[in-house]
Amino acid sequence: MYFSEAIQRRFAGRFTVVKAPAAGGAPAQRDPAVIETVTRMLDRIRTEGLDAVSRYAAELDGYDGRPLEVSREEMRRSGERLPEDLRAAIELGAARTAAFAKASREALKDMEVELEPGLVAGYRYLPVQRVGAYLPAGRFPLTASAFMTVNVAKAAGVPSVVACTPPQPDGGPNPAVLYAAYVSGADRVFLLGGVQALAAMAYGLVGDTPVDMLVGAGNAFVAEAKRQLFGTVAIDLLAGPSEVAVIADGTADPELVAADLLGQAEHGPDSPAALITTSGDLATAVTAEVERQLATLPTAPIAGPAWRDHGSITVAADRETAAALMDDLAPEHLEIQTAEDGWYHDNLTAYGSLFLGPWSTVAYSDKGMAGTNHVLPTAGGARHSAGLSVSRFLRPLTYQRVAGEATPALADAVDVISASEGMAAHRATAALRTRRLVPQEV
Ligand code: HSO
Ligand code: ZN
Repeated sequence: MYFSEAIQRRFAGRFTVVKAPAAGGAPAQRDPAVIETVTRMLDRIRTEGLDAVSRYAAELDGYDGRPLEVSREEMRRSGERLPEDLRAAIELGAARTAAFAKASREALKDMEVELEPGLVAGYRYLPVQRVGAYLPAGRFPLTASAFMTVNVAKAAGVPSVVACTPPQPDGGPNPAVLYAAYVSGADRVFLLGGVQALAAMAYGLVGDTPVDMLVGAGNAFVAEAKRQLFGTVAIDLLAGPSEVAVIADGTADPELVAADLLGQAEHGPDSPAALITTSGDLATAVTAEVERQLATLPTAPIAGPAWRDHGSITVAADRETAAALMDDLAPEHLEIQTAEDGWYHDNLTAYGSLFLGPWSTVAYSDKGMAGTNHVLPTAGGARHSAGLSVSRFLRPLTYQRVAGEATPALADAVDVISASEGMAAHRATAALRTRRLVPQEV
């Protein structure tokens, strides 16, 4: 996450970078070895089917040959194996995410309009029919993933949602992830991870029928598999390393700002974190706070290098400069901790999700407690895309109904355009209808 040449030129003299990302802020490049491995795996799985899936699962995830499908009973029981407070928190996250998703669904209304007398056009929101969700359980299991994918798809009305999650060292699924999938309403869950999981769902090797859409984040192999399967299926988005950015002024609390920057930096050593502030004093205070907090943070071996290589602090001359610079970064998560949060809310145009005020923090959304989705565009994708939501699972399918009275105006214009293009058969479909309007002589 670093500024484009264009914005640096436009705002030259109006900002100072006090800490630049050591890595230059360039997003990680796609690794050719990953691309090649994924291509080979998808080929094998397409031609050899479940045999290849099981082989890869054994080789890469230590899959022990038990049934791939996790039974309903096992899903239900996974909750009993959890500490009571964790089980309750998972149930709360699922309910909160569902409440936001259901309200979002209700806000999306079918539409119909009469454009001319006798010409009616409209659309109906219809859900994608089959969704496959990937629920990662690697270094961090990301329990809330199921809320963001399975739960939201279900709230959108998707009839069939299957999920895959990788086996853990004990051979079984991660119980918290499994329980989150269960309370989110997953129809079927399979014990598969990585490329083989996505391929199995896309090619219909698990869950009987190929899915229409794959959703959910994962490592670089998972992202590459989704990229290569796109076209065969729809995908939500291609997520890169998780990012956080903060706009803060002199009223912000440096301890909170530093904590929130490190809050996402622990995702991985390539996770960017950016502060843009209108206060030089705050910049100094946050610089010191980050180091102080890193000294005792258990995940400092990850968050420390992330901050060193991908962290940045910029002092902007005024709020207009701060907002323009931040729009240029288009971060995945953006926190606003200023005396003018409303102004920023009105003026910013590019972010995955916005966190307004010092009491809002990214982790609330990450863990499903804010209701909003945590599957969000990274690496500047917020300039052109939004994160996952019920609307991603719904297709506004259009229709039109034309009565005889609207025919002359429609058919004549279509006749003229088709004739000019030399498209005789198109012309005939319109001309035929015009003739039908003329009363038949007896
Ligand atoms: N920040 C991640 C989601 C997450 N983090 C879940 C922790 N748990 C992508 O938005
Ligand atoms: Zn996170």
